[in-house]
Amino acid sequence: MRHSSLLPLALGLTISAAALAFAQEFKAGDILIEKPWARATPKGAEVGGAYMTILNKGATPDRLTGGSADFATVEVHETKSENGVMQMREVAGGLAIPAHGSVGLAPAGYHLMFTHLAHPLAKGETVKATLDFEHAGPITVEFPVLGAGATGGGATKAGTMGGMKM
Ligand SMILES: [Cu+2]
Repeated sequence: MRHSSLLPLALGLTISAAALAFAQEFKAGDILIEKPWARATPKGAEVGGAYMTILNKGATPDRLTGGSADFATVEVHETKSENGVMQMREVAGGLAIPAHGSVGLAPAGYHLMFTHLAHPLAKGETVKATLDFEHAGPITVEFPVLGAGATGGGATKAGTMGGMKM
């Protein structure tokens, strides 16, 4: 019991460090992108995942329809468990962002997929991609590349997904 007061302090420090790493925000119209990050890829990998929280501050639903980048093809994917097998596929028709709502892209769920990578994503670098929204238009987002084992600060289900890499 004597040490119980240390826990909130430790949590506070963790959150501050995460907030610092994700200090940048990107926005257009009513759409705000928070905490973007991409995961480092092994040498020779052709695909990599990127994650973020998308907030819609407006009264109109919006839709993430796709994106572009100079180092890869950009797709919007969803990871799903089907018959006990984790599979991912492109989100048909784009990812709906509800009015006054938010959608989290995180490992083992919705994610941005960089395919046909021109080079591996190296930890410590920052990659830039433009996301296309039906109403808000294009938003250019900078994704810091975190280590291959990163989960984006703990707000994900990655820990329960065993060896899932996306
Ligand atoms: Cu994917």
